[in-house]
Amino acid sequence: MPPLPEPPPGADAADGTRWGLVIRYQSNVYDVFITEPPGSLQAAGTPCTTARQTSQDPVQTIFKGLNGVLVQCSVKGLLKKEGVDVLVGDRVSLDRLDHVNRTARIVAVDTRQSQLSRPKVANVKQVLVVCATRQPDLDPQQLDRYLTHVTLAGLTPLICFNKVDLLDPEALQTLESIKARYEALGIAVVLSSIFQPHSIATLRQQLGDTSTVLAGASGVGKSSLINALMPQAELDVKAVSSKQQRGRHTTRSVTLLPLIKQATEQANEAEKTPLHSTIVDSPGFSYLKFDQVTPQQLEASFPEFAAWRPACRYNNCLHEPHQTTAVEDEAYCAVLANADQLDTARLASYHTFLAEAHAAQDTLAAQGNTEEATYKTLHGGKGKDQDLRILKLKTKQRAASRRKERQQLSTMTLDEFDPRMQDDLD
Ligand SMILES: Nc1nc2c(ncn2[C@@H]2O[C@H](COP(=O)(O)OP(=O)(O)O)[C@@H](O)[C@H]2O)c(=O)[nH]1
Ligand SMILES: [Mg+2]
Ligand SMILES: [Zn+2]
Repeated sequence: MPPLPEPPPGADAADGTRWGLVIRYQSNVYDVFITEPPGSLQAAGTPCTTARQTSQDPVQTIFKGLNGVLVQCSVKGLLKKEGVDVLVGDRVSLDRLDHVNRTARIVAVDTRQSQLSRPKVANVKQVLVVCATRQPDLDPQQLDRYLTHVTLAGLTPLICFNKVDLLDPEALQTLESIKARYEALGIAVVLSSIFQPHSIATLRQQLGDTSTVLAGASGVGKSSLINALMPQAELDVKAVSSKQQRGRHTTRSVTLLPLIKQATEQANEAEKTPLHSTIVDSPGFSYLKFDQVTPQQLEASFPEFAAWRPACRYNNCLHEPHQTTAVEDEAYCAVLANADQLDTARLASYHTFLAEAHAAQDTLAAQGNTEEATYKTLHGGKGKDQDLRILKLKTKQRAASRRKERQQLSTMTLDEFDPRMQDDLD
């Protein structure tokens, strides 16, 4: 992430707006970081009175160390009307800055360098896909889902297999071979445990000095890993429920933190531009389906096909078994013909995702046909009253459902954004 534009010293910009970085989103409130000349906000006098800001908030303390403050922001109505979704990681323009209560209003969002939909975050370069190896057990297809999702968003995926302290030597060996398979695809892999400091140091090194978001199901240890990387973060963590072996939604916000290095490196760190290296924590989510991508996009997001693709008979080959026998399939598809050289589990994941993408396309096509049929009836000239009645009903239903959608959106917090995520809640 490029450095945050410095505000003019001691004064607002000519147009009355200020630049800031959205660092947290929780319960419809955005916390925005603005840099300030030392003492200027504090000098505004009256201590801050809002509940969150008077309570002990480690995130506020961290940002205070970067010569700035967090202001709580709403979003200008016009932006919402235009459908602009403000995300953590966004650089935004603020007006109505209230120095006493530390509030402001977001009036514009800077062009994004990247955007991820799950978790919702802007301007990160890489995604650390965190999986637990136990509690909950490793789910290779879920891992492939996240990886493909990240690749489709144009971001760099990294893998972290966490909780390796819970593995016996045999399971650890199996994990090493899984690690090698993903490394062969060009993806960096770290084995970690919050109880093994050397693994945390390796993870820190792997993250480099850039912007990373942690993604993965609840309970895999995302918040714990950030706490291990920088204890001052003090993020909430909660034990995995013993009955279901699944995580609970302990993290309810998306939070961006500067990835401050350990004590010995801190002196140098302070000299660098603030926020050149950041890490984002997010709530877990379990539901991720490939219903927004075309089969072709999906095919292109599997790096292992690249070597074989040119040898397939058809340019747009999706490497799916079509014919009655494998021999016939292999005659036209180089991927299927060389399946023994590929990772069987990955190929199975691909075929599962492909089926989802096909199903979504079929649904879309069917919806298109229904609309067409409605209009055909309208212009068909048979039973005018009846045709009119059908149209009115449909319009009314559509309006009602849109209204409901709007109401839901306005009252939803980020965790609840997708009702399908409810299955992860306690
Ligand atoms: N044994 C073990 N437990 C861990 C490790 N990392 C996290 N945990 C535990 O896993 C549970 C869920 O962690 P949390 O950080 O809340 O997961 P998140 O939902 O992904 O943020 C907590 O009880 C943590 O103490 C690890 O490396 N080893
Ligand atoms: Mg968490
Ligand atoms: Zn093929």
